[in-house]
Amino acid sequence: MDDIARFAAAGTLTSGAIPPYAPALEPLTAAEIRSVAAIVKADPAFGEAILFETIELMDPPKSAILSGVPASSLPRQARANVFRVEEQGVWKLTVSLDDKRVLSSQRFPSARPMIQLEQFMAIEAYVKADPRFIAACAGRGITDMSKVCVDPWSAGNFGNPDEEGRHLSHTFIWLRLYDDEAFYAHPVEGLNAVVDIKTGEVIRVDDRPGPAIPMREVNYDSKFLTDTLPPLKPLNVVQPEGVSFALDGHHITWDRWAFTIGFNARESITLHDIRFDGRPIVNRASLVEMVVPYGSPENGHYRKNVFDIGEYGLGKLANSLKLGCDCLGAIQYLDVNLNTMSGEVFTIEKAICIHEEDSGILWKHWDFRTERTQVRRGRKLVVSCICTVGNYEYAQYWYFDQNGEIEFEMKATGIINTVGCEPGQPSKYEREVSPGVAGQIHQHIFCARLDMAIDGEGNTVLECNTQTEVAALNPWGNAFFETETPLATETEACRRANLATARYWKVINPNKTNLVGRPVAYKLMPTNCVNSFLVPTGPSGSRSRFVENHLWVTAHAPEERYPAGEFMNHSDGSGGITDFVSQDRPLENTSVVLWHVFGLHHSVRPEDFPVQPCIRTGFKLMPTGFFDGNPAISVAETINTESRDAGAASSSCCC
Ligand SMILES: [Cu+2]
Repeated sequence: MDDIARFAAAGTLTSGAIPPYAPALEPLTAAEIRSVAAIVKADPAFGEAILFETIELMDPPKSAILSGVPASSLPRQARANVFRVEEQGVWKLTVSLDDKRVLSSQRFPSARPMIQLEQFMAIEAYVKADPRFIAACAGRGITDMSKVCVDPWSAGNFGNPDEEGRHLSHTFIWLRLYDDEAFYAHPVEGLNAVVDIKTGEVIRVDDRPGPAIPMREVNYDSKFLTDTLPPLKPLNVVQPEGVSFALDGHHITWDRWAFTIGFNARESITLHDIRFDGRPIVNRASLVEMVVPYGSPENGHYRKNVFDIGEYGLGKLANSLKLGCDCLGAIQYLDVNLNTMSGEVFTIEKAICIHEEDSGILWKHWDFRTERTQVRRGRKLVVSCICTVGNYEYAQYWYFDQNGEIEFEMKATGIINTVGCEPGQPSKYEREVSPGVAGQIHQHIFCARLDMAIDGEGNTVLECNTQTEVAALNPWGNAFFETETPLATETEACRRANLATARYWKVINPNKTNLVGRPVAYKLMPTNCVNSFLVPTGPSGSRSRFVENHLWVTAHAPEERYPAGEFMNHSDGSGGITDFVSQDRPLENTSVVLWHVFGLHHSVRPEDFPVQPCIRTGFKLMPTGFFDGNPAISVAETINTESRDAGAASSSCCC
């Protein structure tokens, strides 16, 4: 209860007050990453030849953050996952930056690290140099190997005897006809190579009969497009007095919001200690997994069930963003520092974009008797990054609204994974997007990990369902009402969305009530849930068990981070959310983590080719009794004097 009293007091902080412990959440600096690598290499158990999967901040304990322990008294620690070329397995280390030593080491002998950028680039060269592959290309009339494009995909775990004990990539092939030409228009159907990532050995070339390579050119690069429309007139976003947010390192304050922006190679953006007017809402929020199952059993396509976060790492695939193109207006960027495989630092400049957006009307009312109007225009703060995973771009946006809402939006764009088909005869798993070029039905299923802290750690999750009243109490047939059911244990909290009952989930703090005597709360709005079509016992379904529910809730445990498991390449499905919830820990009035599963069901359209317009998914966290009324009532009344009546003969202000 001490914490609750503290948070209640914190609620009176002036807008934008900075919690004093934010520096402990700063991501590792470049110097710290180098220091971790040096500490590990200097340890005789690892040595100079050790390779690094990830080096990242070890978050301070949740209780320390929420209780306001000063940063200076928190140890500065890092996580490092390391591996060797000559043997299988990953070592999971914690490293003290203060004491300059490895604090703990745990070996996972059958684990494979995420595919590293350096490996990703090398796979194509291994395949193109293989005589069996060159012969297979020649059999299809391809003699210029410089035109061949080899995309490395994670290989899954299909129990093939020649693949056991290895760290593999399964590859798909396209042709690029000339420099910068859109090669996904030319799939080489039926040809795949399987590569041992560590040794560079091509262990197999699968050469199945396929249709002729479609040669129609379908470009999207402006250098080839001659039929572009005249541009629309300029629409400038100008903030003549500068932005309204303030950054202190990675800690941001804006309006009444405050939080710290982290970043790592796997999750990309992580948000920490999210508060509104000083009151904690979420301790840590991030996207922790994404799986993209494809629906075709044909040729090598059955293997496509890629975990873009767990198998590749979304963060290290972040783009360096370009002002005026990716981002419009007054933009604050943050660079990110990540590690290379050898423990050096690589920096992605301008990886994180921070800006404000107009968000339309925040609230309005016209009193029809007095004809007096009150209207407030809304603004939101946006933190975003864009990551390219092979053919696809994933653009993620965290929105913070003046009404207390937090929204996550994922825009998927880029290029569909194309396959070859006989023109006019795509299989039932495909839709033809251009003659001889098809896209297969697939899904993008995401999992967000939301480590909640509604006014502190003592939280309970309720499921809310609406139902029609029973006949005896419903004489006019109109009655319906909402029920609230506590999800008392982890097995009770394995839940699916239900449109028929307008289901959502609410996180309450039972120790603190609002003006009307109800526990303060935020609700998770499951606005974009998808149903998985994977057979749960199949080779892909058994590795993707998190997709079976739309909500999982676990008791807070900092080492339970990834819903499909910590080590995803060649995984067997263990170590993920189903294992976490099998502990069946009690969930009431305790520290809870929501795992929300949502996604995109993608039945491919011709309009998705040659490049796909953004398609969107996401979710919302909305205050529901967290405040004693509309928190946006105190937003100042303003009039934008730069707005103009475009239909008027002369320019004039709108109001
Ligand atoms: Cu898609």
